[in-house]
Amino acid sequence: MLPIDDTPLVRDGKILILAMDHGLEHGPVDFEPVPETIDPETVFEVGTHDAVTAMAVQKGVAEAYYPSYEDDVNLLAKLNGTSNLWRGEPDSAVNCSVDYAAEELGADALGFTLYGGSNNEIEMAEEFRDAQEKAREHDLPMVMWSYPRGQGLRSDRDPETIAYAARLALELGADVAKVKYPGTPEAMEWAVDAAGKTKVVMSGGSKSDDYAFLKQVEECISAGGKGLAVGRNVFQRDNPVQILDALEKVIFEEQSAEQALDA
Ligand code: FBP
Repeated sequence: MLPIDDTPLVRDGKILILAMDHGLEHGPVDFEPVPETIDPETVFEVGTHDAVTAMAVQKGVAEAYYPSYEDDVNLLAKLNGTSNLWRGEPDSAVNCSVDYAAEELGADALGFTLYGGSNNEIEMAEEFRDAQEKAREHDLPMVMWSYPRGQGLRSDRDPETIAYAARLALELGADVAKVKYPGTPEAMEWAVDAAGKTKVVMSGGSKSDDYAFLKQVEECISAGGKGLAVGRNVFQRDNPVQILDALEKVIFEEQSAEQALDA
């Protein structure tokens, strides 16, 4: 098993994933704030920024666009995903196999959503098992989008839920747990502790103002988090390079939000 720090997903122990699977998960409406982002090439161009350690996309986008970017961008192939048109209990269809991601798409890393607490958790965990074991054969790191939701779950981001989400990723063999920010550095620290050797990264969430967003990322890093997986907070900005410059300072140079914005 290749140590995760030796994979292209990680730079100096840190991770910045630029996610662009929103066309599937939320629909084209997420590209409306900056209309040119509906063209995946626009976002791939953003993904060539030095700070980005991998771009997370679904199979179809990877097949059609990644060949032009494989020299400049590391590919994280998202293996499952569901549209926002689905109205059932949270679930995620497996859209791409590990072999296909490794051999045909040229993936450097893999991503898999697990909705802990959903009626479909058992089936999703079993699908994750198959993918995780296959990923090991290809020496590909596995990132779990660990998102408790469904049934009677009262809050998908209270500290206990997020610590549990991070721990689920460790227990099931993910190399990285992508979790929602639980609101405070202390709660993030609990999640990091619960995840043990599994690295924890926070999810970007809906677009917020520069300072508020960078402050959360700063708190995540100071709590022991290893970075960020972000979509809208980058590609919905008119100047995505500027926010990536600032994120590079906060994540890789461990500067404060204030310092990063001061430049
Ligand atoms: P954002 O930073 O835009 O939240 O993107 C991260 C991500 O996990 C995407 O990979 C995914 O499309 C989206 O969030 C899912 O968001 P949710 O299911 O919470 O609405």
